[in-house]
Amino acid sequence: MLISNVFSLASVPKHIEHFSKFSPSPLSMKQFLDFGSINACEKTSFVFLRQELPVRLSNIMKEINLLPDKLLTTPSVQMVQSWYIQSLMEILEFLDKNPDDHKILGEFVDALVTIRNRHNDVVPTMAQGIIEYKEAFPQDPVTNQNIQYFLDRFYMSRISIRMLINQHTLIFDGTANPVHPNTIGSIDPHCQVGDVVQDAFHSAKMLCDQYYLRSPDLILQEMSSKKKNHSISIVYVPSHLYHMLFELFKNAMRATIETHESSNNLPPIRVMVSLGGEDMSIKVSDKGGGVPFRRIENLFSYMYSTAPAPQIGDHTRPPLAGFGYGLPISRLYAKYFQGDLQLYSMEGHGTDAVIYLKALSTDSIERLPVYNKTALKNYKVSQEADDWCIPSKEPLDLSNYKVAK
Ligand code: W6P
Repeated sequence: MLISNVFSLASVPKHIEHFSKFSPSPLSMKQFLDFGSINACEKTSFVFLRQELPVRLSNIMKEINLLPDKLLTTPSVQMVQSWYIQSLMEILEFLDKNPDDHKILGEFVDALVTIRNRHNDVVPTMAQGIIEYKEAFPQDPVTNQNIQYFLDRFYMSRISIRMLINQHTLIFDGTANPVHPNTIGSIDPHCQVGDVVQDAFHSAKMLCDQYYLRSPDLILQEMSSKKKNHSISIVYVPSHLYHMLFELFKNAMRATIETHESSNNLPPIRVMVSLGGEDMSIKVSDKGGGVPFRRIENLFSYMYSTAPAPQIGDHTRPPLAGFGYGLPISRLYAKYFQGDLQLYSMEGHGTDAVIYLKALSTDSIERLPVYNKTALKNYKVSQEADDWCIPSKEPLDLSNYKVAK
């Protein structure tokens, strides 16, 4: 085609304007499963995605554009933004294509794989952007809060877009999954929670043994109010659950070992899996000495956990836990299908980490950020004073209060 393409770089802002006016459409687990069931229709999925992917991309691209210039113009954030623009253009190419043409459907799967690969390193690249910004402007009103707000929404959007891409490419690439024949894309309709706990524990244990030459044991207990003596299963994405548990186990093991350095035996990590009518909860308990309450929030902070990468040959940082964005992103995975991840710590004793997930697939619906006026407000950096007093550790000078006699 020699005539200038309607989906060229120059026309991108116009398309972002158009597609960001739509709200993303959250899918339920049931809807995800329906795309992959007997009446699986690749054409339906194609027609849905060529609209929904531009909507989700454009919504978050509007928020990227709201970042303060000092952050937006860092080379790393510019790079990420260029990936989003490129990927949006590649999907728009399919808007005027015939959904009944099998060649087109094949090209769409290929395009999605290319896009997924392009965005593989978004998380470390954004982290680099934060480092570049922190180095250039160490004292800036763009607070931890603003960055937290943006990155939570940005990474949630990314999780959701990758979920859509994974489902379409896994279901319609024409091959059955030989390892997990009963999964539908990345979803296991009978995800055995205890099995995922064991797998994730095993992997964390390997890392732990390698680094510390020892590791705590696991004690796993399952509780189900209804089905007694039945292993607990839910409709879920096993890779998401694994990601969260692996992160929690690394943290629990590190804390356990570092607070029992001089002891010959280590207290085990206890896991309780519990199924109720509404929630399926997993509690991971360690006796690793706990974390002061004041510090808990920092464990989930992108800004505070963004440290420059360790220099080559620098082995001062343990490879187990504590690197980067493990906890905040694990919490996003939990929240993605209406769950949560919370820490309850008692300094001096240990920490309970609880993953809350929905027990019912009808309650497991994507939780998606939407670009609107409310979101816009959150990017305005407030110059106003905080409405809570700053505590002073100085003794109060009572002489000012003495009444003249
Ligand atoms: C700790 C700190 C932490 C974070 C996440 C999970 C478990 C633990 N234990 O001491």
